[in-house]
Amino acid sequence: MEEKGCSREEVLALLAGYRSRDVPHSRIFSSMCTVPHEIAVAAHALFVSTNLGDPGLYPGTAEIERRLIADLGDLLHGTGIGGYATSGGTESNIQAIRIAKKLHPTEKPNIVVPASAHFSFDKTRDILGVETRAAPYKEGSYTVDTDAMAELIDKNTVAVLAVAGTTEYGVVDDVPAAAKLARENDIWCHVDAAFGGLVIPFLKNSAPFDFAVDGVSSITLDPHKMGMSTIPCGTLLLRNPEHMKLLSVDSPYLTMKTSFTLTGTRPGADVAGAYAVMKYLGREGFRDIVAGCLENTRRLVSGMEAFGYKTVLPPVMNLAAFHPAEIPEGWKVSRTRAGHLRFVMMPHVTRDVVEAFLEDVSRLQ
Ligand code: 0PR
Repeated sequence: MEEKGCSREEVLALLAGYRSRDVPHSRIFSSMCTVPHEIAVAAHALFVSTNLGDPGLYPGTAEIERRLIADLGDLLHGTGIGGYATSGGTESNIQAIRIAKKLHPTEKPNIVVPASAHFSFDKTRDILGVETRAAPYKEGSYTVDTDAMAELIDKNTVAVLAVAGTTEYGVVDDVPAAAKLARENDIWCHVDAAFGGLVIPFLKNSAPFDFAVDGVSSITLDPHKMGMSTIPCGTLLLRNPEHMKLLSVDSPYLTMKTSFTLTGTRPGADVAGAYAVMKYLGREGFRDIVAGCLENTRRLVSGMEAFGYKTVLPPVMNLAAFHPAEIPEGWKVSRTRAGHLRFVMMPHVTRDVVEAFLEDVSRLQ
């Protein structure tokens, strides 16, 4: 830090210079985050100085968090759902497994996860000291083989995971089968719907994945992905709100005498942003946005197929994967572990973006 400060204009010009080096969203197919909705940005600004780490000081903001959780719980067919707003899917996944581990004390805990599990479960393994046992995909699909899961479960298994909207292929595991395994073994069933949680409820034909499925204990759902909130905003939703107490530690000098979140100080701004988007759009608005993303996904697929690119599987949601092939310069497309091209068709990937991309692809021909 220099001795003397700069003017406001100088600081902002300096920052703008750095910002201009970032990749514009109109070139990004590789991200599950998007440009936040305008109403989220406005709400974020209003709540920028709030700290949900000390909710007694911000009862209004804390009420928004309760309403956000209640509304998402309701959307996911729950009643009296508990939980809280996290920093994202990683925190939600860690905290869910932390609960599962506490419910089933054992010396060598393990969790059984699909091969598709997000790398946040590697962090979970490290932090919580739980072994992660990955079950393979079902032959010819990118969803988990639940028979293989059953074989991996033993007396030290504290949880099974199903993914609803996998990071790489956007498919939905057989949640009812995973939840059945959890019921039969009296263990936790966590559903990672970080991405799919705000897509699947708005699809015309969707697989069961939420609290309507008997045995689902908790769900990760990230408003900072398809919820178009400001970053960072995740949620952990718990079928039984009482389970949150398993996470609590004493915080005697604060307005709340116990703390159950992973982070201490935590923003209220993104929570207000997420809630604002839900109030503003309603289910109708979300349905329209998801329909638009699906329409653009179909256009991408038909355009790519016309140039000979082949999809790995028909898209289930707004994520398309293609067999390895060349991509024009200047576009951000990620590759899955298997080397497939992965396009996440977020709201910022508009029809114009798709057409501009296809135009560039045509020049490769
Ligand atoms: N669960 C699933 C199914 C996910 O896809 C992700 C993240 C997480 C959990 C973890 O969520 P947080 O990153 O919020 O903790 N999926 C994206 C991915 O790994 C995250 C992302 C988003 C990465 C935007 C890059 C990016 O530009 O692809």
